[in-house]
Amino acid sequence: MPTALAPSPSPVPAPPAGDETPPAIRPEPAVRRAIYRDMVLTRAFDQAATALQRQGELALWAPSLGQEAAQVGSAHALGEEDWVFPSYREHGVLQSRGVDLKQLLPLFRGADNGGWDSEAHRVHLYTLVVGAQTLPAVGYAMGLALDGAAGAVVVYLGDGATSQGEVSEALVWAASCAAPVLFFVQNNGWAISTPTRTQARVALARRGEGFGVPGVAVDGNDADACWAATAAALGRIKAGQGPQLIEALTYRLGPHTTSDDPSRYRPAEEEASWMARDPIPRLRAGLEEDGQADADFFAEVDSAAAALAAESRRSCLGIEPPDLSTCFDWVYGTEHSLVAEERAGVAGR
Ligand SMILES: Cc1ncc(C[n+]2csc(CCOP(=O)(O)OP(=O)(O)O)c2C)c(N)n1
Repeated sequence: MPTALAPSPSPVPAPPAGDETPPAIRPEPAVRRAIYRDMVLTRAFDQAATALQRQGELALWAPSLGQEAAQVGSAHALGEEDWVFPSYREHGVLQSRGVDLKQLLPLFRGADNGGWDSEAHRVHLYTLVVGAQTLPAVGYAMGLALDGAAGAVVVYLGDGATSQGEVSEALVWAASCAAPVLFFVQNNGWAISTPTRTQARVALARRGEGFGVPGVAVDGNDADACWAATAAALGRIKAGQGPQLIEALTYRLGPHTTSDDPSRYRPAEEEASWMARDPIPRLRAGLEEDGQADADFFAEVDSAAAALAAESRRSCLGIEPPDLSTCFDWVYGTEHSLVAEERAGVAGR
């Protein structure tokens, strides 16, 4: 009689254990202020988008609430020459790379398939299929290496995505080919209603080890630490040491998406304990303590955030329904007979 797997040790995701990599280096004050600004803007946009979905203006929204330090802190460590392969919740990464966040709204309204210019910001489009961005990211990194390009690839994925077979394939390829790629895992505690510990019996920071991809854990609610860990990993990658992995221990404070009700599966005390570790006031306190930002700075950031929220709302209400034929426009770089046939079929309806 086969025995069932033992239940997971705890349904509650592990908070940072205290053995995360401490920030050996700190971002410069100007970088730290830019990180804070992008975190606040991302949150304002995210809250506006959540409200728009609740009012029926978006089909769905995946909030980034609580994950701003992991996303923005890491993204600010990238150089212009680096490339990002995101999942679907990396609004803070997009903001940090200069993508206009309002361009996310048609995607989540169902009016386009994600319309920003990937080349302009070196940020590829969102990937809604869990883990599916990792193999293309590794392939892209291999291409960069073959071209002798200076950049590296950072691929963002969640704790749940690490359970996908594709992610294991990506780790094998990355290690075997010494691809210049960083796997940035945001362990936000839950893959919808499945806690991390059900899927990962050892720390995700160690997930790459068996593949030959070294990893570190970092406090994902500490923007300085996320910046430092990413800068260090990219330094090693660009020095030819091959792929690396970072596990950022953070928490998804909101629902998985606006279709989800986390109160059905996670304890309110757990949310409250992470709410108390909100990364935005934490960085603000750091800036104030170190005398790196004054009241004028914080007031300017707050007013820019309010303006972005208002613009986002206006922009969303102005989205026109697309012409159906446009969904065939960007499938292939060149004309493809099957796509042409499907386009003609739609036109004839
Ligand atoms: C291949 C695939 N399987 C299942 C789903 C349904 N699904 C959407 S998000 C999700 C959980 C992903 O969790 P995680 O990777 O931890 O990312 P998070 O949403 O927490 O940021 C699942 C199972 C999907 N989109 N794609």
